[in-house]
Amino acid sequence: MTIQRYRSCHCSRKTPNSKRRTLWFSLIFFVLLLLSIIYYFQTSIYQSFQEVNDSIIYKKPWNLLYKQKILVPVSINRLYDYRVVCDGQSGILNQTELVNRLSKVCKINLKGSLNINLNPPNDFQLRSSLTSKYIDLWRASNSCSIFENETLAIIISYRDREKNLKNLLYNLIPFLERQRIRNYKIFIIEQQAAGPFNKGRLYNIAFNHLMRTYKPTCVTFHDVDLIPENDQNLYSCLSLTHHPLHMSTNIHFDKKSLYTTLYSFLVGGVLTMQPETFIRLNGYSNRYFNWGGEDDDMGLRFLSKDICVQRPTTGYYYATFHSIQTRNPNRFKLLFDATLRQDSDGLNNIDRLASIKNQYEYPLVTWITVEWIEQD
Ligand code: NGS
Repeated sequence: MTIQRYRSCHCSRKTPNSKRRTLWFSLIFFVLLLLSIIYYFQTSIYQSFQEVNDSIIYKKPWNLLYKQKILVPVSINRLYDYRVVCDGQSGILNQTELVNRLSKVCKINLKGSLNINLNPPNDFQLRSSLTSKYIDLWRASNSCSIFENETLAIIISYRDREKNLKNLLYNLIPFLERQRIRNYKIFIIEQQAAGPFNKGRLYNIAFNHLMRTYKPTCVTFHDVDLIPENDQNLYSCLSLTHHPLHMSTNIHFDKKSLYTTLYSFLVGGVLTMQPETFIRLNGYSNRYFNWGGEDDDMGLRFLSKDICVQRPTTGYYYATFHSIQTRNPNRFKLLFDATLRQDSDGLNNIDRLASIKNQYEYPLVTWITVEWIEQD
C-alpha cells in the first residue's frame, strides 16, 4: 500500500516534467519548421523569376551571394544570384585613360552622350553600292594611330530585321568614325535556314570562319536591335586584360523611359572579347533555338571557366522595337545542365551543324548567309 502510494505519488510528480519536455520538443519542432519555411521561401520562391503575361519579372536576390563557385548542374532558380561581373572596382572598365589618350594623341573629342537618328533616308540601302556615299559623308578628316594594330570584327546575328539593322548601321558607322576606329569590319550573319532562329550557332560559325579569313584581334557580338548612345563606350579590346566586356549594361526601350539594367548576371546584347577568350569558352552553345537562354548559358561558361566580365561606365544603349520572338520553352532545361555540356557544345561542333552558304561584300558590311547541315 505504502509502495503503491509512493508509486502513484512518484508518477504524479513526473507528469509536469514530461509535459514540459513535450512542450520543449514541440517548440523546437515549430522553430525548425519555421526556419525551413523561411529557407524555402528565400531560396526557391523569393529568388526565382516568374513569367507573367509573357514578360519575365525578375525578383532581385536580397542576399546576393558573393564569390560563389558554380554548382553543377545549376539550380535554375538560383541562376540570377550568380555573380558574373568581376569583384569590386575591377568589374568596371574605366576607359577614361584611353579616351584621354585619344584626345591627346589624335585630338579626338568624345563628348559622351549622343543623339541617335532613327530615320535613315530612303537611299540608305544596305545591299546597294550607292551607300558608299555615306562613308564619305561620315568620314572624319584624320585617322588615329592608337587603334592601328587592332583588327575588330563586329558580328551581328540577323534574320528578318531589316529596319532594326538599318537603324543600327546608320548610327553605328558614324559612331565608330567618331572614335576613329577604322580597322574594323561589320559582318551580318544571316540565318537562311527556315525554322527557329539560333543566335549561338550564327555567332559560332561566323567566328570560326573569320578566324580563318579576316583574323580579328578583337570581336564584338552585337544584337541587331541595340544602338550605342555614348561615344566614350569604345568598341575596342585595347583596355581589356583577359576579361570580356559586357557593353550593353544600361538599356532603354523608348526615348522617354529611364535606363534599366535587367539583371546583374546578364551578358547578352553587346559583348566584346579577345578571340582567345572566346575559344577558351568554346563559344556559345549551339542548342538554344528561338528566344532566350543562350546568353545565360554563356554567363555560366564564364563562371565555370573562372572568367569574369567587366562593364564600362559608358554602356548606354537604345533598344529599337521589333515583333516579339517566340520563346524557347526548353531554355530552363538546357540551362540546368549547361555546364556539363559546355566543352562538347560550341565552337568545336559547329562545323557539323552549320555551314556558310554565301558571302557578299557591300560598301558598309560583309554579308554572310548560313544554313544548317541536315542531321541524319
Ligand atoms: C532573360 C533571358 C535572356 C535574355 C534576357 C533579357 O530572361 O536570354 O532575359 O532579354 N534568359 C532566359 O530566358 C533564361 S530582353 O529583355 O533584353 O529581351 O537575354
